[in-house]
Amino acid sequence: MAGTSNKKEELRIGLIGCGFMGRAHSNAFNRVANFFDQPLVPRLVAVCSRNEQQTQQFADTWGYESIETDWRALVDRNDIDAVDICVPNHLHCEIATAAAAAGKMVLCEKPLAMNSQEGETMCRAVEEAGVANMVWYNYRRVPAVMLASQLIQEGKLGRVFHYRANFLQDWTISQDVPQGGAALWRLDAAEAGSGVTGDLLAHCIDTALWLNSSIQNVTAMTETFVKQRLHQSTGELAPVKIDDACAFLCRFENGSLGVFESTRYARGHKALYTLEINGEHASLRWDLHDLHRLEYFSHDDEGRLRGWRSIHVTDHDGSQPYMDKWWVPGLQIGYEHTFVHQVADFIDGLATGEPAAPTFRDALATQRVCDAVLESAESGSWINVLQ
Ligand code: 4PW
Repeated sequence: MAGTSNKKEELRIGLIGCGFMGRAHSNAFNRVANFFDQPLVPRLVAVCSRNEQQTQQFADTWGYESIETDWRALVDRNDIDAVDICVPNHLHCEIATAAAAAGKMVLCEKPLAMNSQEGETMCRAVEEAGVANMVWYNYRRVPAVMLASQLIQEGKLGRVFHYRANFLQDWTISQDVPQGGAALWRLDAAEAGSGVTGDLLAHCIDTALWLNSSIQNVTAMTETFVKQRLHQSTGELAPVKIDDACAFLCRFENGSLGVFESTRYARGHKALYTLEINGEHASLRWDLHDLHRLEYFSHDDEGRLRGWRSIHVTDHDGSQPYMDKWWVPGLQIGYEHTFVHQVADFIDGLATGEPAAPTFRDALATQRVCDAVLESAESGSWINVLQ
């Protein structure tokens, strides 16, 4: 980490992947020092993807100083501190293990890996190398979700009975949507590993493991509604091997029951992530389409005033880790800020020695639930989640 004139040290970033997530992360690296006063400032040293022209264009747009077209060259550079992996899932393991072996910190897009075996390999690699690591489950950093966590920690819900989460989209209903390549690798099992389970439910599972407790066992069903899609690499129709929809039930370690659903076939829903938790004393509800609000019902309220509160999360009492860093109280932030918060927390973790969650090891727990869900859907049985 080389020194800079303003005395702050740099966190020299090498980004791999120039897609949607590459943009979200680059925006976060660029913004964080403007709003969070921290000892380290990200410097965008290099970006890598296979197409030279597109990579250069990306570098110019986001301010990367140089480009690479082979990820191995980026990982081997000695002017980079942290490698950020924003490529399709089938490449996560190979890149992360190489980056860790080269002594780099590793940040990785979700889901951690194609499966738990790969995830375990990745955990071992970063742990043996002793390098900082984190997976981008960004919804933990929505201020309203953070408030939910605080209320749960404070015991406001009491014993938890139910945890419910949905992640609904509608972008793959047409059978004319092809699979493979660019953004559509998410529909190709060879690159994505799974469909909505790894792409969307993984978010719901990560939040649930954090807010509620670990998951003991699951029973699931999946469906692939469109059986064949044009594959962009061959120009031929090819079987679709991902799950288009998945629903599962689970038992949590704390005795509560979970109901989870995700689909890309819910007409009218673009990215509707909702969660609801019902406890003995109170319930909580959150919705990504109205992400700044937390809904809260407390049975402890005076009877005649008892009802759902719609809390517009701000920083009125200094208990919020994020909101006081942005605008004046009452003004909103959004999706992109969750990534800025995640970078800020990662940097804090480097400074304090208390790693920002979810680490690779934390994300492996989510991966294990995803694997159990897919195994259950295949076998039709309840499956215990390996801990
Ligand atoms: O990680 C998820 C993506 O793959 C996101 O949070 C939403 O769904 C937006 O795009 C997809």
